Amino acid sequence: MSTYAIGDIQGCYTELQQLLTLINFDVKEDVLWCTGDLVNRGPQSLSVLRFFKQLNERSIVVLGNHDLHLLAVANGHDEYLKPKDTLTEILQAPDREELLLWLRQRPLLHRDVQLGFSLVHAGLPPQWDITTALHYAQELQTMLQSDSYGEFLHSMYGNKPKNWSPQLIGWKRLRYITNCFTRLRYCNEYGKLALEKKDSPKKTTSTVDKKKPWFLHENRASQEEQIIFGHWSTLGLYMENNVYCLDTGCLWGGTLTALRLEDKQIFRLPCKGECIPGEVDK
Ligand SMILES: [Mn+2]
Repeated sequence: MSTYAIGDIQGCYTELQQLLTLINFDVKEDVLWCTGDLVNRGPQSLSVLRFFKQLNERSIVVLGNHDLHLLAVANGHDEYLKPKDTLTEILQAPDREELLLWLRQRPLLHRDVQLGFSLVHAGLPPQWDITTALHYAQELQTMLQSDSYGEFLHSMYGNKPKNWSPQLIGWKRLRYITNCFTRLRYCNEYGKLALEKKDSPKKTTSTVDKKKPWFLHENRASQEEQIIFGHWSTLGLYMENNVYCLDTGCLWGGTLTALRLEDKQIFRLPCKGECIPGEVDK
């Protein structure tokens, strides 16, 4: 039995199946983790959703920003639909309610103590250790599974508050938590978010304003934990500082990447691409 973690798929079902063939994935024995963003922008989001749902306990999926966006749009918030979204097929599917319910029940952060890995879509701000982060992820998951989840989905959009305080309450509190787990790339050492900044760390020159990739802060409280994440295709495959970025831009013709957790072997499938680079998160 092996456990594979795979990066952002965003509806690239053909490439997903090709990668599973490449790693000889055994649906009866192996377990498949995914960094989230199963859907949107790619051509076959419905098939990707159905595939992960039917894996049952053999799949571990954390929610990404595109997954939450799907839930919001499906909940009637059409005003958030963007021209490049490819969610119609799911919204019109006969099994949409069971798929959306399954998606809504996914965690924001998953930790496997035995394997020694945690899984999140975007990141953790430097001031949260893994135990604290799990606590906040649970808060959000509880909201998503409550009767108020529609209200939450309507209130989650936006970049503020930028700063965290444990005393934050209401939608502001949940919005900061959501933005960390599903959208974080850059922040300062105190967890002040810079969500407007999306470029590759290789291109950035702004160490002057103290904004760094979340995983590079020296005081980061989660640095003892091995953390797998995605959401950052311009960062690409990255395996330093005890973090593993697996978003390698399948959607725009990069690769789809799997990491076998037991021996940290990497498998990469070249992808034909559906978008041009840089268009993914607009
Ligand atoms: Mn994302």
